[in-house]
This record gives sequence, C-alpha cells and structure tokens, in this order.
Amino acid sequence: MSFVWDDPFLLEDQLTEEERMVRDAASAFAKAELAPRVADMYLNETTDRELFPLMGKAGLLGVTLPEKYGAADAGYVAYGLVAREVERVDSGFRSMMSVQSSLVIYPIFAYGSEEQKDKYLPGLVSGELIGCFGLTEPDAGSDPGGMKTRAEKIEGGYRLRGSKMWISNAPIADVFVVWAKSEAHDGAIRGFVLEKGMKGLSAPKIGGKLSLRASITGEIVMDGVEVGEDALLPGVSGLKGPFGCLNRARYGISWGVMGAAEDCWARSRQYGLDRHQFGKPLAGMQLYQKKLADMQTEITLGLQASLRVGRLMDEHKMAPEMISLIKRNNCGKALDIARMARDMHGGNGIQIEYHVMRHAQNLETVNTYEGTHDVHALILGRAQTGIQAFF
Ligand code: TGC
Ligand code: FAD
Repeated sequence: MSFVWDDPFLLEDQLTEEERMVRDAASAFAKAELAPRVADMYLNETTDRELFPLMGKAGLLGVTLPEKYGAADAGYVAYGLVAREVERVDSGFRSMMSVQSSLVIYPIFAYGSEEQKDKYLPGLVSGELIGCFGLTEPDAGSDPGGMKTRAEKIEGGYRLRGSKMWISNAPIADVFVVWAKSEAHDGAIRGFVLEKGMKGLSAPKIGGKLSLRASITGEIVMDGVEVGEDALLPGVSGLKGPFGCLNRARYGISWGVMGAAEDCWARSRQYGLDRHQFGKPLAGMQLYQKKLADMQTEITLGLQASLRVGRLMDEHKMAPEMISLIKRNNCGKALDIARMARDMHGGNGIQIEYHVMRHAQNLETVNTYEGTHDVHALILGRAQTGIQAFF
C-alpha cells in the first residue's frame, strides 16, 4: 500500500457516496462562484447578497434539514465537508453559510413553531432570505449570560430593547434570531425571530475590520421593537437555546478551518517546489520540509477528529465538550499553519494573490468567535476537574 501524501489516513475512503457527492458539489461551487470573487470582496470589504441564493441553489444551506424544506437531508459529516470546501476559499464565505445553516435555520427548525418553520425555512434554505444570529453584546461576549437585552411583556406580544455587537450578516439580513432576557419568563433567556423593516430595528455595518473582510458584520439595535407572541421561539428556554445552535456551528468550523489550512499547505508546497534559492528548490531544504510535515500532520489529525465527531453527531452520541476540543484545536492549528505559510512565501506572502495572509488574518477571527481558544480550554478544564474556572 503506497502513501497518499495529501490524504495520509485515506479520509476519502471513510466517506459515503452521498457525502462525496455533497462535497463535490460544494467544491465545484467554491471554485466557480467563490474563488473568482474573493480577492475583490476582501480588498474592498464588500459583500454580495447574490451569494446566498447561489449557495441555496447549489444545496449548501441547511444541509442537514429534511427535504420537506427544500434541503439535502444529509448528515453532519456532509455539512462539515461543505464547510471545508467553502472555507478552503475564505473563512468569511463559510461564516455566511454557517450562520445561515447552524445559527438561523437550525434554531427555527429545532425550537420554532410549525408556523415559524413554514414561514421562514424554505426561503432560508433557498437563500432568498438571509439570516443572522444575535447573541453577543458590547458588554457580553464570552459571558453571554450577562446580556442586557430585555423582552418586556406587552399586550399580545413583547417589546425588545438592547443592542447586539459583532453580528455576521446583520446589515443585509431579512431574518434576525435574537436572544433576550424575557420578563414574562422569570428573566430566562429566550429566542425571538425579528424581521427587517420592523419599527425600532436597525443593523448598522461595522467597518474597518482587518479580518474576515468578505463577510459583512454589524450591530443589531433594538429600540423598543414590538413583536407579536408569534415571534417567540416556543421550544427552548435558557442558555441551552443559543448553545444548541453553537454546538453545530462550532463543529462546522472545525472542518472549515482545516479547509483554509489545506489551502495554505498546498500553496506552500507548490511555492517551495517552484521557487529556487541557493541553487535548489526551497522545498528541498530541511527546514522547509519540516514545516510541510507539521502542516500535513496537524491537518490529517484535525480532519480525522472532525470526521469522528461528525459520525458521533449523526449517531446522536455527541457531547458538547467533544466540539470544544475540535473547535479549539483545529482553529489554533489552522492559525499556526496559515502564519507559517505566510512566512514560507517570503515577501510574496503578504500579497493578496498568494492568499495565505488573507487566510491567516481571517483565522484570527475564527479562533475568537464561537467561543475563544481559551474559553474552550476552560470548558474542557471544567469537564475533567469538575471545577469551573470562568470566574
Ligand atoms: P453554563 O452554566 O455552563 O451553562 C448554562 C446552561 O447552558 C447549557 N449549556 C449547553 N447546552 C448545550 N450545549 C452546550 N454547548 C452548552 N453549554 C452550556 C448548560 O447545560 C446550562 O443549561 P441549564 O439548563 O442547566 O441552564 O453557562 P455559563 O454562563 O457558565 O457559560 C459558560 C461558557 C463560558 C462556556 C459559555 O458562556 C461560552 O461558551 N461562552 C462563549 C460564547 C460564545 O461562544 N459566543 C458565540 C456567539 S455567536 C458567534 O460567535 C457566531 S460567529 C459565526 C460566524 O460568523 O461563523
Ligand atoms: P471577550 O469575552 O471580552 O474576551 C477577550 C479576551 O479575554 C479573550 O482572549 C478571552 O479568551 C479572554 N477571556 C474572556 N473570559 C475569560 C475567562 N473567564 N478566563 C480567561 N480568559 C477570558 N457573535 C454573535 O452573537 N453572532 C455573530 O454572528 C457573531 N459574528 C462575529 C463575527 C466577527 C467578525 C467577530 C469578530 C465576532 C463575532 N461574534 C458574533 C462575536 C464573538 O462570538 C465574540 O467576539 C467572542 O465570543 C468573544 O467575545 P468578546 O469579543 O466580547 O471578547
């Protein structure tokens, strides 16, 4: 048996026919629609609404949902493979996809009423509607339980006041899943579905990001937004509501960042073969080969770990700590790999057309959002000692 250098543990053999088909569709889409746009969108910090219906048409949104809503009804491994292919191009594009799938479609599917599902899911799966997820606030990031947003009970519904910070897709969103402490439910955190155009609702763009520039980010300002009882997600109460969504998004990120790392690895290998210094290719130097070996090792282990957790999710045997382990480790390793790739490209590594610095800059955000590297360490520390060290 010969060694397959770019698939050392034969991941390909461990996928089903259906998973390979979903992966191939995502790869074709990423090459045809995302790769040609990325440099311009990143440099100019612009977004393209049209990407959502294009992603929907390619079957990349809400991959795990039943066919009833127009979705692929594939498993979590397939969802992870989509994230890997999309993030191979840019973490910002994966962000758009995973917010829509895990943070908007999932909570409406898992916690919503039949009316909410019928109203929102087909449009979100097709990409005609764009969604966002508002949990973080200016003074409540790692500690979302400290949120200040309140839902006050009014006749026939609720009035929401507060603001959310760092919200992916918000300035272009049609559907806003927001989390607020509800007075009518003893102050418990509850989910609400708001719609663009509601009085008192606005979503200004946050400009000047040096990372994830192809994904638009904004605030959500709720200045006394009045909604009916039908805006409440009836199926969940407490922090386990948003965390149930985050489990899925974090899992997808663990695959996605490996896609970005693979792109950095492939580009570094090729660059080292093409570029000569001291009379021979850089790839023929010992230190250069050590770096390639480190990249290969961490990517192979990271992908295998995500595949294992995906299989456990599909078997309903997932524990959230498993996801903390792979989200934390794969993000940290991908960031190291992207920084190393930037170095291996020398001066060219800072240029947009070599792509590696863009990945490195993006991965700074991915290592922070959905629970920082250190917050996931504390989750894992608590799980093995029984002592929480958050405060
Ligand atoms: P804690 O006391 O640990 O738990 C409170 C309640 O929540 C439940 N729970 C979970 N349920 C399901 N899955 C999980 N992963 C869960 N983690 C906790 C828990 O069982 C409990 O339930 P109950 O019924 O007993 O009340 O909560 P804590 O307040 O001590 O918080 C602990 C901590 C720090 C781990 C947590 O707050 C945390 O993970 N912080 C990180 C915040 C975060 O990840 N924010 C993400 C914002 S969204 C985002 O970044 C999107 S970017 C997307 C993109 O663009 O791609
Ligand atoms: P802080 O919580 O203030 O953390 C700052 C530092 O302190 C970190 O290093 C952290 O690890 C450390 N720290 C915090 N608590 C502890 C502790 N107990 N012990 C030790 N160290 C600690 N949020 C959403 O709700 N929806 C979105 O769509 C979304 N998209 C985002 C897009 C982008 C581009 C970015 C940058 C963020 C996004 N976020 C989103 C917010 C993101 O989830 C938060 O930034 C993240 O959870 C960290 O919160 P914070 O920025 O407030 O940092």
